[in-house]
Amino acid sequence: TLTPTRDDKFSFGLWTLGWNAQDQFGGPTRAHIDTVTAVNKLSELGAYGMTFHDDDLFPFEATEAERQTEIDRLKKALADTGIIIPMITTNLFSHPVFKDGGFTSNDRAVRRFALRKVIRNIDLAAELGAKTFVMWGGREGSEYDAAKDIRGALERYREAVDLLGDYVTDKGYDLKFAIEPKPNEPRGDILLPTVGHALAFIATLARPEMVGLNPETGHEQMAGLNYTHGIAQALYSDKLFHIDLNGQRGVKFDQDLVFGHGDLQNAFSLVDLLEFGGKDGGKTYTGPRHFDYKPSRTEDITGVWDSVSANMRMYLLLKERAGAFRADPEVQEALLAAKVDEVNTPTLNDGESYDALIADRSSYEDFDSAAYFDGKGFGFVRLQQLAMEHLMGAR
Ligand code: 3MF
Ligand code: MG
Ligand code: MG
Ligand code: MG
Repeated sequence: TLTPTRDDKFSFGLWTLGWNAQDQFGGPTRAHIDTVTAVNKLSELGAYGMTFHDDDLFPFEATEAERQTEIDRLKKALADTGIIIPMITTNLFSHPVFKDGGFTSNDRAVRRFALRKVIRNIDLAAELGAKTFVMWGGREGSEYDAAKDIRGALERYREAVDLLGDYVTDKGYDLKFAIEPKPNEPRGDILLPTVGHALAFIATLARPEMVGLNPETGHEQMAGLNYTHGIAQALYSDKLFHIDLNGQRGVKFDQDLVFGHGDLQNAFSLVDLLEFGGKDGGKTYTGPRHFDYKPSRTEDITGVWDSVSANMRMYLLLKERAGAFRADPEVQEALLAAKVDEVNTPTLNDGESYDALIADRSSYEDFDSAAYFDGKGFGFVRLQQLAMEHLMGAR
């Protein structure tokens, strides 16, 4: 069915639908949307969760009382609707104090302040039952090579994440971290720019098991990378803790289009992977299907809610199309002909040593590379055409 239900686990950032459409070149085109309205509307449209930065819920300058008022209003809306908060994140990028970063600012006092702001927000995450704490280090980076000691900055990043891991562990919170890579914007170059960089960084941490990834469609594509590949490697590494779905068309600014409104074929392969790429065609990822998009600046409030629905509908349409692709006998035959599953067979026999491989004349001395293929192709284009025909509803 194409009607979203809570079981689909669709969630949205409060900052996404709540964006007032102010950009680098122009002021807001829409009014602020109140948290309670957002929760109610998400519930009505079929989402199950909402996520937020601390500063989405209450202003940076909020007094203790103002902060509490907003938390209480949110809690009431959650209780009224059944919407949950699967993920929380901290804004370490909007306030001018973070202009050179939070965890990795050259200024030590800023780094200490950033840690305190995050610790405070971790307490809120635990209070609201969030299971994932995302870290997008949007200001952790530089414009000028001479201005940032990258090795020192990575060491401070590690120090910060390690400390927060200690804090969560000591408090006994059921919370994991998910690092969100992005190559650039707002900084000229951002640290941990891609899934691969972040995976390498996580391996250096004191508690690597507590830290995974929150890859965003557009962010990988801004680096010219294949998002589905990035997600597959995150899954392979058991690090897909959360996901930011949206649409992007090529290597340019972070477009944050509706999911599927960018590279549609990559969105198709992604949903196919998430929904049917697991063991026996099951799901590979059971967490939230979280949208981090922006209703375009051209849209009014009706356009905002239409775009919220469009994200969920695109996901469900792609899930339907991928399901049809998987069920098609001709596709199954084409997959077999293309040897797609053969890559899962180990290259060596069980227990085979390199000596045994070297002794196997059929693997080399008697392997006639030219005769072996005898002009045969893999048929990948035929397979892709079948995929595209399913995507287009032509089959
Ligand atoms: C920016 C982003 C961020 C992160 C968020 C963490 C403002 O390009 O994608 O959104 O997703 O900070 O959840
Ligand atoms: Mg983004
Ligand atoms: Mg984006
Ligand atoms: Mg994001």
